[in-house]
Amino acid sequence: MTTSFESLLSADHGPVRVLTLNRPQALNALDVTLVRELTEAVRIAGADAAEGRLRALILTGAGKAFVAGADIAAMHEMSEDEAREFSRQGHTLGERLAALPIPVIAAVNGFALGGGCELALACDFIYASEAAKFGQPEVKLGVIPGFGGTQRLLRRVGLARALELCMSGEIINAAEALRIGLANKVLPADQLLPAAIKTCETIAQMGPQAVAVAKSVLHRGSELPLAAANSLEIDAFARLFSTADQREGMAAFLGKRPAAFTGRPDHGQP
Ligand code: CO8
Repeated sequence: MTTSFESLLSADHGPVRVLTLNRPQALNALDVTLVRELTEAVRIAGADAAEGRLRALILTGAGKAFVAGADIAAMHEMSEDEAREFSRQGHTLGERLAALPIPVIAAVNGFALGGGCELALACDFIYASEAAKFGQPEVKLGVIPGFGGTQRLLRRVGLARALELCMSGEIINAAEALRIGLANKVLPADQLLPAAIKTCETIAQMGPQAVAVAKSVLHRGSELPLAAANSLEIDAFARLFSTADQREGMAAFLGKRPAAFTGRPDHGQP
C-alpha cells in the first residue's frame, strides 16, 4: 500500500513501512498539519499491524533534515492555550507511537532539533546518519521542549546529560549521540535507510506477538519500580505460552527448521 499526504510520504517495502516527512523547504518543521498527518499515519499503521499486513515502521526526513523542530513561524504568535493544545497533540502522537505493536525506528538523516529530536525519541530507537545533528535548542527561543523532550531525553540519556542539553541548547553530532546512548547506530548516509529496513526485516521474521509484548513490557516496565516491572515480565512471559507462535517457535527449533509464525492469539489447546 502507498498512501500520500500533504507533507508526508508513505511507502511500503514488503512488511516495512517508511514514512518520510516531506516539507524540505522548512527542513520538515512540524506544523499542525504535519503532526495531524503523522498521527493519522500512525493510526493507519496500527490498523495494518493488527491485520498482520505491517510488521515495522520507519520515520525519516526528506532533504537535509529529519525534522528541524516545531514550526517556529507557526508557533510565534501562539497563545498559552494554543501552545498547550499543540504540545498535547505532539504528546498524543508520541503515546500512539509507543502503543503500536510493532517496532518504530527513527532513521535520522540530518537535523533532529527540538521537536525533531523529540519525535526521534518517541520512536523505539534511533539509527543516525553520519550527517545527523541532535539538540534541544528551545531555550534559545525562550521556551523548553514540549513534545516529551525533557522526559524522554532524561530517560534515554540520564538526568545530567538531559539537563545539559536542555539548558544549553547545545547541538551534538551523530558520534556524540551514539556515545551518550541517544542513537543506537551511526551509518554512512547512503546506508541509513537500508540498515533500518534490514533491522525491520529481521524483526519481521520473529513471532509478532512476542515482538509486540517485548515492546510493551520494556516501555511500561521502564516507568515502574523493578519489582513491579519484573511482575509484568513474569505475566507477559507466561501469557505467551498460550499462543500458537510459542508452540511453533519452539517446535521449529527442536525440528531444526525455520519457524512459520502466524500471530494467532492461542494454540487451540486447553
Ligand atoms: N521552523 C520553521 N522554519 C524552519 C525551522 C523551524 N523549526 N527550521 C528551519 N526552518 C526554515 C528556515 O526558516 C528556512 O526557511 P527560508 O528558506 O524560508 O528562510 C529553511 O527552513 C532553511 O533553514 P536555514 O536557512 O536556517 O538552514 P541552515 O542550514 O542555515 O540552518 C538549522 C539549519 C541550524 C537547522 C536552522 O534552520 C535552525 O536553527 N532551525 C531552527 C531549529 C530550532 O530552533 N528548532 C527548535 C524549534 S522549537 C521546538 O521544536 C519546540 C517543540 C515543541 C512542541 C512540539 C509539539 C509537536
